[in-house]
Amino acid sequence: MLNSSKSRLGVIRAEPEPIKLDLSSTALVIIDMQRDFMEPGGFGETLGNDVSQLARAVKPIGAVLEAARDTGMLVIHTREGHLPDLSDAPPAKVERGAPSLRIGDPGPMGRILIRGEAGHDIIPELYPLDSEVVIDKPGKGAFYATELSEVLERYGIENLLVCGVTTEVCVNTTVREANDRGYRCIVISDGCASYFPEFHEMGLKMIKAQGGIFGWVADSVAVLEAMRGSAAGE
Ligand code: TIU
Repeated sequence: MLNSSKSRLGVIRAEPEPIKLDLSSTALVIIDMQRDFMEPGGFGETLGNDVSQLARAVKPIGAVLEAARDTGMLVIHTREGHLPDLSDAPPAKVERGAPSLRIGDPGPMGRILIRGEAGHDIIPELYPLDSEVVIDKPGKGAFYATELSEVLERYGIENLLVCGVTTEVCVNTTVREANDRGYRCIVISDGCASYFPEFHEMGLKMIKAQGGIFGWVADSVAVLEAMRGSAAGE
C-alpha cells in the first residue's frame, strides 16, 4: 500500500545540508522524460538542441524509479504537451522563435508536442506502470493548469524527489512552484539534464544557494542510500 501511516525516516546526504525526511510522505516526480525531448525529430531538436545531451539522466532516474517501486513510494510522471486543437497552447508559445517545426506541425514522431502522439510519450526505459500517476501539463511547471496539487494532498505528500528534463526549464520551474506551495524539494542532480551543460550546473546551484532557497540537491547514490537505508522501518 502506498504511504502507509507508519513513518519511514531517511536522511539524504544533500546540499546545502543533509535532510531528514519521512519517506512515507515523499513522492518521486519524474519530469517530462518524453521522446519529444530525448530523441531526434521531436520538440527539443526542432528548437535547435543536441538531444544526446539528455541521455545521461536516464540510468540514474531508472535506479531511483526501481527503488521507489520496490519501497512503495508514490511515483508521478509528467508530460509537457498540448491538446490536438491547440486550445491550451498560448500563441505566445506556439509562435515563438524560429524552430524547424512548430508545436502541432507533423514530424517524424507525429505532431510536435501534442498529446497522444508518439513523440509525446515517455521513453520506454522509464515507462509508467498503470498504477503510477501521469500528469499532463501545458506549461513548464507541473502545477500550472494540472491536478498535481490535488494528487499530492490526497496522498499526504510533503516532500518531492524531483528529476527529469530539462534542469533549468521544466525541473526548475516545477521546483519553484512546489517550493512556494510548501513542499520540500530534493533535486536529483545526475537524474536531471540540460541541452546546455552549463545551464544544468547553474540550475542546480540556483536551487541549493542561499541555504537552499528553492530546495536541496543530492545525487542518485545519496537518494538511493536513504531510500534503501537502515533508517527504513524506524
Ligand atoms: N526546451 C527545454 O529545455 N525544455 C522544455 O521546453 N521543456 C522541458 O524542460 N520539459
